[in-house]
Amino acid sequence: MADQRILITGSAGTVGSLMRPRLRRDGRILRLLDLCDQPAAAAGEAVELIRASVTDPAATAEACAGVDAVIHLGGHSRETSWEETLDVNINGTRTVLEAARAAGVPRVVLASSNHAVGFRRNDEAGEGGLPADSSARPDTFYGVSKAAIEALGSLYHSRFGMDVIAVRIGSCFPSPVVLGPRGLATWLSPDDGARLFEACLAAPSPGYRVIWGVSDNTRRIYSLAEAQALGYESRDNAETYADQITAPAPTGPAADHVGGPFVTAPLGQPNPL
Ligand code: 15L
Repeated sequence: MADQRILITGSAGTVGSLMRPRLRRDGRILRLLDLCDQPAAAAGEAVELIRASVTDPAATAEACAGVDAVIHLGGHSRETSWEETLDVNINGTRTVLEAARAAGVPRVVLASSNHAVGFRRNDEAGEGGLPADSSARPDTFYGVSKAAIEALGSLYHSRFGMDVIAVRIGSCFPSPVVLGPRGLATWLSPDDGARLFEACLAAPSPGYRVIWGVSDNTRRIYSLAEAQALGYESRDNAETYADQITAPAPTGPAADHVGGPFVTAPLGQPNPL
């Protein structure tokens, strides 16, 4: 049987770098596209490295050739200017979806974010957590771009029958400690992230879905049901790290809303969040 080939865009970013070693499998080639430097292939690692922008139609067309699925992580991962957000996140996602469609790639997994619904209040979460398909309430231009890419994914599914899964990622970092108290609710452990992407790749005919990307944290406010329906099973819980988190709990709007500190961050201005 031919090797499975998965294209990961933004493979040198925070989530991409965490997924690269974890999505390695026998019989699978990872094609890794990023504008930045990427580590060369390790011994025995089946990777193909491409340096390109997700906004480049020719490069993304070439990158999608012969690919079984795309995991699209490329783009700005936080607030920046509207022009940059529009070009890299929104236009870049359309460019990748269009390249995937033209190449006949049947499945695309999109990295959306909690910031697509950042202005939803934490107390909207019912017993099972905030539903994954809660309508958009972005908290930043970045959040608007994530709502827009979900809409693009829906369009490409409806028009062309592609399977598209938009994952509203909480906070995917090696540990929740750097995130402060909010991370105890929003953390997606890297190992759970890989389990989630594997479920997205393997689920039979998912169509168009929006799911949360979060670990089964004790303080979780996002629903896991939609991701579980695709076969995801979380094995991690941020609570394990609670003793190591000493930063004070936020107050004001950041404390009450899904987007945390993003809800008061200046619009269109790069910041360290
Ligand atoms: C995101 O969408 C960002 O990409 C990431 O850097 C974190 O800020 C995360 O959200 C979060 O909300 O913690």
